[in-house]
Amino acid sequence: MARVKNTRFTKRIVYGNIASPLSQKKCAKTKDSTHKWTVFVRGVNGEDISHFIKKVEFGLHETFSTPKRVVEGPPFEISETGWGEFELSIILYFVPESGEKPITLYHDLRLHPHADDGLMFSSNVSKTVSSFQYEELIFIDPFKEMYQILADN
Ligand code: SLL
Repeated sequence: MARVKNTRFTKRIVYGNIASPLSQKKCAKTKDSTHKWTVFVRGVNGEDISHFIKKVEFGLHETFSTPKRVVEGPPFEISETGWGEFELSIILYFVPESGEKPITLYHDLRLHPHADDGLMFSSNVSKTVSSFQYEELIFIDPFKEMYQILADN
């Protein structure tokens, strides 16, 4: 398959988590869990990324009953309850047209406010914490089919 030479597409994504404490009542129901959290991969402005990302595999801590969670379409996210922070792996699988190998990202799941959170920590208004980072995916000289996909979106 032919590549489109001298072309380059940059797609910006954001990945991370939000978390908030469970109420006492909910804690009792969910046994050891103290927090609910959602880990996600999305476009920086919430735009659809499924034209170039086919599926996302989230690797949770082995204390979860099924640590490997595969999300086959948008929204690429997993919501869970838990009691501890740990490092997640996030494997991005690209659409087959891209010919790209999957890439693995890592994210430290965050449940608690940290001292350097500043206002969020001291105001105590919202107990929701968030932690996320940006990533630029760069497609250089993509295959023709992939070029079309990237150019159209
Ligand atoms: C810690 N190193 O000790 C970490 C491990 C693991 C968190 C945290 C499991 C919840 C469930 C869960 O939250 N594990 O099984 O439903 O802090």
